[in-house]
Amino acid sequence: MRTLIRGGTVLSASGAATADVLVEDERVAAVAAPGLFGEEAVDTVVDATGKYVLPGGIDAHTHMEMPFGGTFSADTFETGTRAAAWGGTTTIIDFAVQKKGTSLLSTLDTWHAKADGDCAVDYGFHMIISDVNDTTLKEMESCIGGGVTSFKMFMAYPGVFYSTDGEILRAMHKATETGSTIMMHAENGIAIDELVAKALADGRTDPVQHGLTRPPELEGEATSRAITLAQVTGAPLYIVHLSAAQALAAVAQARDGGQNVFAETCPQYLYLSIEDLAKPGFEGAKYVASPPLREQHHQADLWRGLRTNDLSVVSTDHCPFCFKDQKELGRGDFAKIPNGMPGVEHRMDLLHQGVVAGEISLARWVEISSTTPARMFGLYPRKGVLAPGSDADIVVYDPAGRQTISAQTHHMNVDYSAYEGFQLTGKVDTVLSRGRIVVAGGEYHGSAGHGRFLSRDLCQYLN
Ligand code: DUC
Ligand code: ZN
Ligand code: ZN
Ligand code: ZN
Repeated sequence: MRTLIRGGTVLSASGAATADVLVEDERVAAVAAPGLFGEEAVDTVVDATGKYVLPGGIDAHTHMEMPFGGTFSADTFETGTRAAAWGGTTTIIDFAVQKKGTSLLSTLDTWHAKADGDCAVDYGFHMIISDVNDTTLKEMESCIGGGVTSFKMFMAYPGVFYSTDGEILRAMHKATETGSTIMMHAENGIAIDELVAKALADGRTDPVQHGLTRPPELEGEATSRAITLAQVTGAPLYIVHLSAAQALAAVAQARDGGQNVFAETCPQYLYLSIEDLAKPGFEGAKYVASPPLREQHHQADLWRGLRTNDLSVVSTDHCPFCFKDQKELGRGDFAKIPNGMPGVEHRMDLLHQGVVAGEISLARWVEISSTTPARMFGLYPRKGVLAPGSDADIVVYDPAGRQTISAQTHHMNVDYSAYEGFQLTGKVDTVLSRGRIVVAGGEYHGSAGHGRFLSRDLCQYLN
C-alpha cells in the first residue's frame, strides 16, 4: 500500500522545503524533490499543494478516563484519541495513576485494560507515583522495562497524590540510577490547602477563589525546590504544566547551570487568564485546572520561554469534565470543582496562532508540538520527524484555512469549549496515523483499536 503526498511544504524542526512524501504501508519510505516519484505505482495521491506537511503532533500530557474526586474525566481513550486525530495529534502519552496502597504494576495493568484496543492513534503511558515505598521503588524498574520511562509526582494535593520532599528524594535517587525522568506537579500544596481552608471559612466560594488560593509564588517556590532536589540527586526533571513567570525563571536558571531540567507549558496558559476564572456566576468553573490560569502578563513570559527553549514542549493536560454534571460538584465550594480542562483537539491549531502572530517560527511550531516531545520521551525517530523509516504519522495542514472553535462542532466528549468563539487561521486538512488516512475532507476514517501502545526509551536529551 503506497500513498504519495505531493507538492506540499514539508516542515521539520529545522526548516521547510517543497517536497513529496512517499508512504509505504505504515512507514515513511522517502522524502524527495517534487516529481521524483511517478504516480503509477501509488495507490493514493494526496495533493498538498499550498499546504504544510508535518510530523503528527505528540501530546505528552493527557488524562483520558481519569478518576478525580469521585468522577472520571469525560473522554474515554476512544473518544479522546479520536478528537486528538481530528486536531492533528497522532500520539498521546497519558498517565496511569497509582492509588495509595496499590502497586505500580497493577496500576499499569488497569490502564492497559482501559486503553488497549480502544485508541484511534498510538499511545504511551507515564506513571503517577503517589505511594513511595520499597515496593514502588523496585517496581519503577519493571515499569521502565514495560516502556513506561517517566514518573510523575505531586508537591500538591496533601493526602491524595502528595509526596514529601523525602519521598521525592527517594524516587529521584531511583530515577538517577535508572536514567528515567521525574515529572513534577510543582505547587506548594501544604500552603495552598491553608489558603483554601481560609477562603472557605471566610465564605469565599466562587470559582475565581481556585486561582486566588494558588498564587504563582507557590508554583515558583515548589519549582525551585524540585530543581534543588533534582540537583542533589542528579535526577532528570521535567516540570509539567508550567504556568507562572516565577517557575519559568527557576527553570531558566537551572538550565543555564547545565542541569537536566526541562519544562512544558499548555495552550490554556498561553491564551486564557484568571479573568476567565472570574467570569460571572459559576461560568468560571469551566476554567478550573491546576495550576490555575494566571494574570495575563505571564503569557508574554511563556511565549518568550518557548522561543528560548526554557520551555521545550507544549502539551494540553487534556482533562475534560462536563460543565453540566461534573463541574457542578463544586457549586458553592470551589475546592470541589474537578480540576481540568479539555484541549487535546486544538493544541496544533492554537500553537499555529503563535506562528501567525509572530511569536514562534514554523520550525519551532513543529519542534515544540512533535519533535521535542518525541525525543524527551524516548520515541524518536519513530515519531517526531518525517524521515525514511519513521512511522507515517503525518499532518497535511492548510495555513489559509479558517475555523471557529465551538463545543457545537468539536469532537471531544465534553459539553463546553474553553476556547468557544476563538477564530483561528489554519486548519487540519488530512491526517495519517501509521500510514492510514484517519481524517480527510472533513471526514473521519479512523477506528478504535488502530492505535498501538508505544513502549518508550529513556529521555534522549540527557547530559
Ligand atoms: N494535574 C494534572 O496534571 N492534571 C489534572 C490535575 C492536576 O492537578
Ligand atoms: Zn499536575
Ligand atoms: Zn495533568
Ligand atoms: Zn457529561
